[in-house]
Amino acid sequence: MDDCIFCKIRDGEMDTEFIYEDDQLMVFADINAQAPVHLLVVPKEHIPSILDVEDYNLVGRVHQVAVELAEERELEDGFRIVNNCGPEGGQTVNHLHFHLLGGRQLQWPPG
Ligand code: D5M
Repeated sequence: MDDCIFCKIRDGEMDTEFIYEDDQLMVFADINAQAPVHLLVVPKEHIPSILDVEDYNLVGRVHQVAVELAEERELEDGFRIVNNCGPEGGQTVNHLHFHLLGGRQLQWPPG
C-alpha cells in the first residue's frame, strides 16, 4: 500500500530501527509511547485489520514474539498485548499491529 506508514517502515523508507525482524514480522518502538515499554509487533504483509486475517498462525506467532520480548525486557510483573480494531476500537493505522505495553501499572478498563 503506497500510503501506508507501516509499509513504508517495512520497505526501509523511514528511519525506523527494528528491534526484531523475521520473514513475517517486524518490531519497532511506538512513536507515541504510552508506557516505559511500548513496542509494536507488526506483520510485514499489509493486512488492514484483524478482521482480514486468514491464517491465525500469524496471530499466534505475533504473541510468541511479544512474550519473548516481554521476557527480554524483564516485564515479569506484567504487561499487556493489545490490538485495536476499527474506528471504535481506536485503530489509527490501518495495517495490522499489536501493542506490547509494560513497565508501569496499567489501568483497567481502558478508555
Ligand atoms: O496504533 C497505531 C500506533 O502507531 C500509534 O500508537 C502510533 C504508532 N505510530 C504511528 N506512526 C508511527 C511511526 N512512524 N513509527 C512508530 N510508531 C508509529 P493504533 O492501534 O492504530 O491506534
